[in-house]
Amino acid sequence: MPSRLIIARPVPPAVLDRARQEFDVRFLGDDATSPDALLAQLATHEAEALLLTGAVRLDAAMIASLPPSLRIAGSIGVGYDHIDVAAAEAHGLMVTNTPDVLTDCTADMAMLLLLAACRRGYEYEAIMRAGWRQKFGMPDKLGMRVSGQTLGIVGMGRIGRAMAQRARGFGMRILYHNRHRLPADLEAGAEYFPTLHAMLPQCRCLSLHAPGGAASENLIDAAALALLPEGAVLVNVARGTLVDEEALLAALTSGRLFAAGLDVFRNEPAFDRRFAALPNVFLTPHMGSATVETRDAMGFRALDNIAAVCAGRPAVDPLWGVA
Ligand code: 8YV
Repeated sequence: MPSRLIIARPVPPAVLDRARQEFDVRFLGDDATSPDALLAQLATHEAEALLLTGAVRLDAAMIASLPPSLRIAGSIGVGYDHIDVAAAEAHGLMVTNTPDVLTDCTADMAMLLLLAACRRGYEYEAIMRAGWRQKFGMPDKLGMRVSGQTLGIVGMGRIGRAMAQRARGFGMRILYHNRHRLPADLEAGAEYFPTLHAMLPQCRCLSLHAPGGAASENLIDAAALALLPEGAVLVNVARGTLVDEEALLAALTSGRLFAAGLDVFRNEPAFDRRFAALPNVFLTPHMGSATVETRDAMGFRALDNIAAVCAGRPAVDPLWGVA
């Protein structure tokens, strides 16, 4: 008998196909996003597994209300700030994420944002689409050089390191702040700063790769932004909660920051539209992992986790129960 699985959100066709081959699937698509509707579906399907995305919040109240049949919630995505992992552990519910498979594409997006922000990507695009008819003079509309610049990386996990690897290709000097210093082979020449504030004055470019959650809330606030050199550029592909958006808007408006490249926001999708009114911001709608290859791989990785737990094996990417 195949295990019973609820798929709470739309997934790529290849992921849905595989899920249907291996499990007794009830696919909710766009229909049942309210917590009560999802709970009802889980109960009536007597689901053993739930496939979810960051759009589905598993807080302590939700976890306490889950039907006893449920053994695993496999989340598609590496970040898990939408899941109360301690509550899941107390409840005996395995929760998993999908690391590794999205590392490269998310770092590619960070590099895209860095390049576009430094080189006025939004403004140049807008000029062309408005029907460019007048050449610019030598001193007009100049960007900021990327090659050879100093890049600070906040959070030197898999994605932060992949960003460093790309930036090295641009001849950048790499600094990083992380809870722990990395071994030399993972540092790959990057310079470690135990405190964020000690690193910031040297970072003409700053890229955020730390997880969301209480520990990183407003890490980049007015005080942190004030420590960056004049004309710095900020990139965020991690979580909007890392940044005090009022302070960022002020720094971008005053020109203290040269530009920002933002893929994530405090409120998604209802992001603060004042960002969209600024010419020195390059914006994308939380699409760091959004390629055909990576979204398939993320879905498959979540199914690998679900298949393992349903078969009584350990999860591939458990979020609790590991040392
Ligand atoms: C996903 C992400 O698009 O992996 C993450 O943490 O933010 C994105 O890659 C999102 O989580 C979808 O569930």
